[in-house]
Amino acid sequence: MISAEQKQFFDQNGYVIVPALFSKDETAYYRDYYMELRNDERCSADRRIQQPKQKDPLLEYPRLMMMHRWDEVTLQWMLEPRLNHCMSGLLEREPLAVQTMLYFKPPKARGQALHQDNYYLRVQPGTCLAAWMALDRCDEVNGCLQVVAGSHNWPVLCTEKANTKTSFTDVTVPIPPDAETVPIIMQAGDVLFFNGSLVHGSLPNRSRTRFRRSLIAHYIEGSTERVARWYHPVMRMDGTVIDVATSDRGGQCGVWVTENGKPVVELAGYEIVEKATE
Ligand SMILES: O=C(O)CCC(=O)C(=O)O
Repeated sequence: MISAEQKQFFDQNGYVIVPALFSKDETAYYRDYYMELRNDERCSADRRIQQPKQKDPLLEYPRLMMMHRWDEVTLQWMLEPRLNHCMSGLLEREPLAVQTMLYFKPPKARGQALHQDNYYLRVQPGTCLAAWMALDRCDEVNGCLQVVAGSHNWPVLCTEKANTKTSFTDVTVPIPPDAETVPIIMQAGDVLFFNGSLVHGSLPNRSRTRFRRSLIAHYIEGSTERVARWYHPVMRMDGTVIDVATSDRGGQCGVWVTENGKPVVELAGYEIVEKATE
């Protein structure tokens, strides 16, 4: 399922899109399913929405988190053999599953500032991996994901305050002036796999009518020893639970310094992740 070219692209850039991994019928099913599931009382409100205004579309459509802990459809999707085959090809071993999320990103909703997932998951050693499935076409108008290619080789960076006019989260990471963000254009059913150290985020949905829904799962490399408390229990891809230790809430982080006229990351900071939830 993963070609040699896809694996090479992933190793070099920290991400790869697998087109049409899920069919149109399947994505239509998931779209309808989660539009209904959001009314379930077990979907608790997303307390991470920073500075919401009265008419913030995210108040009506907050993202869903960790649904696999109580919803069978989400659990089965997180453990899907197609996702497992792709990730096993990319990582050269089976991943362990820890998190699910559904972003509705309705028209006019804010995006999420640039960040690295391993800032939250604190996987040690190694990093995490995301499977990000588009449930709608995603483009620059409805706020597709943006990534900094090659940034998966950076350590976890020290965070800064994000602009909460455009981001519903309030932390971001600085990137050097010459680092470009690449828009990830996807069709419904495409799955983007990306390394947990890759800097990524998204801009607001500027469309008046189109949602940008995505179903997301986070995994960790099978060889890891620790992950932050919020991500327990950790599951093998057959659904059985595996004992993995809990990482500290704090950790070293990198800051940009200039060396011979070029920006380089120096591990000069230490940050406590108070709210270890993405
Ligand atoms: O979908 C987005 O806008 C951000 C998603 C994200 O940061 C993630 O899946 O880790």
